[in-house]
Amino acid sequence: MATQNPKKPETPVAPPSVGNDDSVVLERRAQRTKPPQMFQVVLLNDDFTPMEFVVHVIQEYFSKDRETATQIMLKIHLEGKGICGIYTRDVASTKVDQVSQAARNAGHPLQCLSEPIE
Ligand code: TYC
Repeated sequence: MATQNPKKPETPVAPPSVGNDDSVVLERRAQRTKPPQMFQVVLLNDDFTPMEFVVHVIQEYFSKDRETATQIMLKIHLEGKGICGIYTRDVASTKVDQVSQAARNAGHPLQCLSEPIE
């Protein structure tokens, strides 16, 4: 059986009300659901984690190509912290756990955290 494309929800409509002249009035309402809170996952600089390891982590866990990963790593090295990606709460939390575990396993003090944005 062919899969059906999920339909985009239509703009909600208020219950029909009857005008003075018996006409039916349909009122549009603003979208009720708000977009989810987003979180930026950041890496902090330290004096010990090798640059190459940080580049590898950014490529591996944040799906960046080598050049972008290197730019992000250098920004962190020079400015103290840098954003590696923006995600919903659970995805951001998983990234933090994965990166922290990988750093610990490799014996590096690299710190990764997530912060709500906006
Ligand atoms: N400052 C580290 C060094 O000179 C490199 C580094 C970059 C460490 C980014 C952590 O998040 C980091 N080896």
